[in-house]
Amino acid sequence: MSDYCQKAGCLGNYQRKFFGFLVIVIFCFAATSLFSWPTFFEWNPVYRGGLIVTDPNNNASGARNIVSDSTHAAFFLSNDGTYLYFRLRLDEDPAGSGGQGFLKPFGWGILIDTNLNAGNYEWMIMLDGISKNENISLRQNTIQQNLGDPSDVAEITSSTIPLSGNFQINLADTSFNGDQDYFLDWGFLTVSCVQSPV
Ligand SMILES: [Ca+2]
Ligand SMILES: [Ca+2]
Ligand SMILES: [Ca+2]
Ligand SMILES: [Ca+2]
Repeated sequence: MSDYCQKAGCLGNYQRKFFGFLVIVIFCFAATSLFSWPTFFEWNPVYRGGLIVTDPNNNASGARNIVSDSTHAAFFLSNDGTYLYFRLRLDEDPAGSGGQGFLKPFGWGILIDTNLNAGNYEWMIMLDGISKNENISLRQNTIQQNLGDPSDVAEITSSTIPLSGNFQINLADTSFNGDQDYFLDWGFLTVSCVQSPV
């Protein structure tokens, strides 16, 4: 697959993205919103196959649309030593009138491959602007279909935190499709190492 970023709509309104990296961290969820958000230069573009991860600029409309080009990544990560932060580049402002009015009534997220089979996904991190209580969740896909199958929802919600206090929106440094782009950021996880006790 030359472009890992998948067309929106695979899960209804959910914009999906898929990145093939093996998750080797321990997931411990942030209990507070005391984030120290990364500065612009502390965001690290995510690479795959030596190229920054991109997403087509015309496969969705408005704030659902993740945008990028060969020098402006679609997806970034940052780690301040306490939390892991995520950033998506969106075509328009995602702020809006979703469940609590924080985000527009869409979903954005990333798909995670943990079994070295890029044809399906095992985990999803999702920002949910649709639900009454907007939230960020880690979900497990236990009944797998081919990647991109609209029926392949993630069956199990492993953990959820409120969206409120755990996200931010900033102007991006690009203007794809003729108007200002936006960064949608969220902090979700802490990262630890673990070793066998014996
Ligand atoms: Ca897109
Ligand atoms: Ca734009
Ligand atoms: Ca997989
Ligand atoms: Ca499924």
